Amino acid sequence: MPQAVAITRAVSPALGACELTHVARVPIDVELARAQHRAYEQALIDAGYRVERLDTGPDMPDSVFVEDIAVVFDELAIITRPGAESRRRETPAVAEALAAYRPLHVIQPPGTVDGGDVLVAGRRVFVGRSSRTNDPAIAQMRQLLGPRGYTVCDTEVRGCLHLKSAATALDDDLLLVNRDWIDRAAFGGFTLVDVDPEEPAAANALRLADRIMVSASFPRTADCLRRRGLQLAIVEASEVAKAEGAVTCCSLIVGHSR
Ligand code: CIR
Repeated sequence: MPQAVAITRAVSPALGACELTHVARVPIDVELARAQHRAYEQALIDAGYRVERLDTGPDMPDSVFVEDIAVVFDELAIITRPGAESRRRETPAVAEALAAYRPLHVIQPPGTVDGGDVLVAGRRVFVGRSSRTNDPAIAQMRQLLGPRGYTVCDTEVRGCLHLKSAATALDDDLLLVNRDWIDRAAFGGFTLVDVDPEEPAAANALRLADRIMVSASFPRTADCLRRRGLQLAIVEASEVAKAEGAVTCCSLIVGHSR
């Protein structure tokens, strides 16, 4: 089997000018962000992935959050139309990279969707309706994915930027969630693992082939996952958190079913 790939994108020198919705702007240490990003990439390599890092520039402050630009399935990749206009120039390079691995389908106006709003658990796809993601995009995704055997459910996002700020898959039927930010009724049939009450932002964990990557900022939630027998990769992510990002946002995993 070919090695799984993780597509990442360099930290822009303009990261400090990122989009912000729910968090207050504070200074970001770009050099520290780069060091943390290198360690993140090393954690992906340690987990067996080949890292393919795309270039960036000063005109793309948020480009490190490559997850928002595409959603990768076994059969195809969807190139998003990001909800923030400033992020639309991030799409060409990501599309070019993904074209080597998957047939591409591109979300068309008036649809807008950020990959951070798309939670995939086996054949179930949840799309969060948010300040970035709208109904026309959800309809396009349903049209693309329905015939390929996926069920697309839309759900509300509240209190946070993206659906995956509130819920991520630990397994095909196990979700890590902040219940205050999800519509619980949408996730019937899943076992829900709650973040620690003192760590509301901890629900963003990255599911890799044999381990779960979590931010070092959430030790209590990490302990809870360990107690469930999950193998963890812990990474520092303080600087991307200041840009309203987390661990799933910084890669596109190509090559195994999530
Ligand atoms: C933005 O607002 O678009 C970026 N500052 C943060 C994006 C984080 N991406 C993600 O959660 N998938």
